[in-house]
This record gives sequence, structure tokens and C-alpha cells, in this order.
Amino acid sequence: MLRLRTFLQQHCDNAELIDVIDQLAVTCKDIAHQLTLGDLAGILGSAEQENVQGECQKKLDVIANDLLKDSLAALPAVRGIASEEEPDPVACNKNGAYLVLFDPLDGSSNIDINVTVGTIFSILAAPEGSHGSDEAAYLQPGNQQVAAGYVLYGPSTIMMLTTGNGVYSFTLDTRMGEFLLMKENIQVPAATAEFAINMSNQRFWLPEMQQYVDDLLKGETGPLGKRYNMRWVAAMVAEIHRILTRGGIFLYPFDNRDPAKPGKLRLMYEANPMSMLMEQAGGRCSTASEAIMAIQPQGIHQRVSVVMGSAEEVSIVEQYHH
Ligand code: AHM
Ligand code: MG
Repeated sequence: MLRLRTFLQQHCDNAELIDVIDQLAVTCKDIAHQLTLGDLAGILGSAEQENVQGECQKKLDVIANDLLKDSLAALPAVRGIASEEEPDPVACNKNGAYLVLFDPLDGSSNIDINVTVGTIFSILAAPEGSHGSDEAAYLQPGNQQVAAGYVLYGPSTIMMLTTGNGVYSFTLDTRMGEFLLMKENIQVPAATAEFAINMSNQRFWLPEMQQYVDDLLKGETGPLGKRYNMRWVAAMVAEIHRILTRGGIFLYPFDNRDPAKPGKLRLMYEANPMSMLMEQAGGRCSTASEAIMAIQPQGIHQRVSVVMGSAEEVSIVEQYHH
């Protein structure tokens, strides 16, 4: 079985990009180890502080963020990093070719209950002459990502990766400490009858989204003509992993709970990298009215409405919004 680094050397002709992805993998092994220890290492619970989005940070949010920040900053290939847990981008090495954006621990409400969480990452080329602390350098649409992926910490630790040429999965063999190639050119089935949405927010959605969900709940006798199943893990990494494995649709739509937050998920380090993976696997990604990866970002912590997964189902949601 092919080790991640060997795979990268065979599939990628840029040594600096290989270094960045390899370093992400090394650090995520460390995060996986911390998660395995859990309470034994005293890492559960709140860090008793808030991040820039006003969310209460968990100890592991802070630990995972520091591990990624420190290890990437030490790499000559990295010009700067941006993170969910950092208010501003952080400059690393002035000659580095890449900017790395990440959500260090996605689904953090799952940490304390020992349920799946993940790390999401997006890699952009650093614009010529840009500085790693310069927010404008990062504000590139998702379709300019050089690579994207996530590491899922579940019963096994799995990295899902794309460098723009298909989606590949690697499982961490903890006996040898290496990510090994398991699946190549992963494809998402075009049709599905499995959806994932936080139903408790229904009354806050746009009428079009409420109508779509009302109709799918009507099952085989309703306008959509099939009986749907529902799943909600409360960790985007887990939902997207399920969809990349067996199809489905994931929605975290616009809602009017808080006018400052049009949707919960962040464009640059959640929606864009997941969109690149999904589209590379033949799925579709949309806000319900426009392509996520075509959006010109206005800020690194910008939020966005997310509808992604099996292509035919995403198109149905878009039709409700036309
Ligand atoms: P986080 O990055 O602060 O963990 O928040 C993102 C997570 C997603 O992984 C998940 O899809 C969503 O928030 C769950 O939200 P909810 O609390 O509405 O279930
Ligand atoms: Mg997140």
C-alpha cells in the first residue's frame, strides 16, 4: 500500500506543495493522538475563552490550532496561515509559495461526547509580492484552490485529499504511523434520498428552503416522489465523508436567526475546501442560488449558505430557489 508521501511524489510535481500536505498529515497524526487520549490528557472541556466569531473555544480547538500553526510556520513553503481560531492571518515565511487556511477542529461540540470531529484545510498560491499577514492575499475564490482536504478523526483516522485531479482517501495505520492510500478517484452517486440538515432551524430558513424540506418529508407520495432518510452528526467533516462514501445532500442554509451570520459555515476554510473535494468527486456545491467556489470572498471569516452533495439533489434545491 502506498504511503501518502510516496503517493504525492508520484502525483504532484511541486516539491513545496508536497511538503505542505505532508506537514498537515504529520500534524493531524498528532491531533489524532491527542483525541485518542481524550480525558487522560486533560484536553476535554472549555478553554474558557472566545474566538473571533464569538464562539466559546474548547481546549482542543486551541491545542489543534497551535499544533497546526506552529508546524506550518516552521515550513519554508508556507507564506502564511489563516484559521477559524485566529482573528487575523499569520505571516510565516516570506518566500513561501503557499497560504494555508484551516478549521483546526471542525465539529467541536462533539469533542466532549467522544463523537467524530475533523480538520479541514485549503491551500492557495501566495500572490506574488504578498505578505502572509495581508488578508487581501487570501481573498481568492474557491476555484483557485491548489489543493484541499480534511482529516476525519473517527473509529479510524482518514485523510481525504484533492490536488485538482480527483479525490483520494488515506487511512492512518497507527501501527506504523503512516497514512496509506485506500481509495482512488472517489465518485459521489448523482442521485440520493439521504439528507442532512439541522431541522431545529426550520422556522428561520427562507420560504424556498422550507418548501423543499416540507416536500422531501412527504416521501414517495410527495412532489419529490421518494422516501428520504435523514442523518445529522453535527460535524461537517463527518457529513461530507458520508456523502463522499455513499451519496447524500448536506445543507446548512441561510437563516435569519442573526443578520450578522447569513448561514453558519465559513466560506474560506469550510465551504470552499469541501466544495473542491465534492466537485472533484462529481458532486455539486451551491449556496442554493450560486456556485460556492465562484464567490469572491470579502473576508477570511465570511459565512455562507451551503448546499452540497449528489449533483441531481443539489439541482433540485436550486430549482426551488429560482
Ligand atoms: P465549528 O467549526 O465551530 O465546529 O462549527 C461548524 C459545525 C459543522 O461541522 C456542523 O455542520 C455544524 O457546525 C453543526 O451545527 P449545529 O450546531 O447547528 O448542529
Ligand atoms: Mg468548523
